[in-house]
Order: sequence, then structure tokens, then C-alpha cells
Amino acid sequence: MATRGFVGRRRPTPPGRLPPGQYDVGHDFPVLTAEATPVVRPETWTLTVDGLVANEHTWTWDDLHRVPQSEYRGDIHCVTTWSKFDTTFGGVSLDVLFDAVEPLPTATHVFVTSTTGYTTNLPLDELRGGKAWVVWTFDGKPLPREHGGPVRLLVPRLYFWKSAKWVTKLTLRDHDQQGFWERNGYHDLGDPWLEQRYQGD
Ligand SMILES: Nc1nc2c(c(=O)[nH]1)N[C@H]1C(S)=C(S)[C@@H](COP(=O)(O)O)O[C@H]1N2
Ligand SMILES: [Mo]
Repeated sequence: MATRGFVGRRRPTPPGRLPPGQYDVGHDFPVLTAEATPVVRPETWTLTVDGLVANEHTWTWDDLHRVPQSEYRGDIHCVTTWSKFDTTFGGVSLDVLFDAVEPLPTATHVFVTSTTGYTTNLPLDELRGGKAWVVWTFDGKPLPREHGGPVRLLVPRLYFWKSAKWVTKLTLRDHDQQGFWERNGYHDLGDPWLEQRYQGD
């Protein structure tokens, strides 16, 4: 690798690229997991979108590979202050899934659940319009288990704790219900550009 001799020398960050209080983590991809890392088998894994929708639906791994795929190329920001530039994740835009289930007009928030019981909450608008994906590749390779493989949520415009690893359910609601970190003092929205780290920020 051409840059090996230069590890430790930080590239200057273009102005405006880092949200306030963040630093460029470089080539590292830290792993942050509150629970034990599960073994999730693609053959038995499913993704359900339910709650305030016209057509509740459950996708298998094979089903998800049959709908139009898309990629995210860009940065991610963890509330513990690292940001990672130029990531590439591949999967399916949540727009495709929402088009299938048809959210009811009363739906305003989404409660996300992982196979492990990890949860997080988001406004529905933050997941629509090309802003969120379920992904199973990172840099063109299968998403590693410790990073949420086989499938994780990706919501790169918000702090990375909203991007639930081993995601299995999205429930649309007419109110916000706090997830795991939010109940423990983290912000309900978590916009890195507004530095919404904790409740009250
Ligand atoms: N299921 C689950 N998803 C999770 C977490 C977790 O602990 N469990 N941590 C969150 C946090 S705080 C961050 S920063 C990212 C970390 O993802 P990574 O380990 O792939 O870097 O996952 C988010 N999704
Ligand atoms: Mo995080």
C-alpha cells in the first residue's frame, strides 16, 4: 500500500468536511457494539417493515437481492468523534421498501430493531428521499459480521448509532419512541452538523 510509510501523518481535512467536534479516523474502521456480536445467517434472516403501513411486508435475503440495488459513497460520523471519509456501502435504498409498504399519512417516526434487541428511533423523513439504506457490502465485499453483517441499516446523515447493525425490523409509528442509546441520554435525532450528541443538545 503506497501510503504505508505515512501512517500517522494526517492528511489536511478540506474545510467544511468534518462536522463540529469530529476528527478524521483515516483507514481505520472502529467497531462499536454494545451487545454480544451475533451470528446471523442470511438463510434465516428477514427484514420486516410494519406498523403504520398499508401493506406490512417481510423480505428474505433473496427477496432483497431481487429489488433494485444502490450504493452510498460518502462519509460516516460516530458520536464518539471519529468520522470516516469516502466509505462505499451497497444494498437497497429504504425508498424501495417504503414504496412497497406504503406508509400511512399518520406515520411520522420509525422504531428500528436488531436481531439482538438493540433499538433506535428516527423521524420517517430522515429515512426517505435517498437518505437511508439497508446494506450488505462494504467496499464491494460482504459486510463483516462485526460491522453488522449480513445486513445493517445505514443512515449516514445522522450519527452512526442510528445505523443499527443486524437490523431486522422497521416499525412505523405516529410518535417517537426512544431506542437503546436515546433512553441512555443520547439525542433523539442526532444530526452531526448540529452536534446533537445528547438529549438537550
Ligand atoms: N446492533 C447494534 N447496532 C449498532 C451499535 C450497537 O451497539 N449494536 N452501535 C452503534 C454505534 S454507537 C455505532 S458508532 C455504529 C458502529 O458501527 P461499526 O461498529 O460498524 O463501526 O453502529 C451502531 N449500530
Ligand atoms: Mo457510535
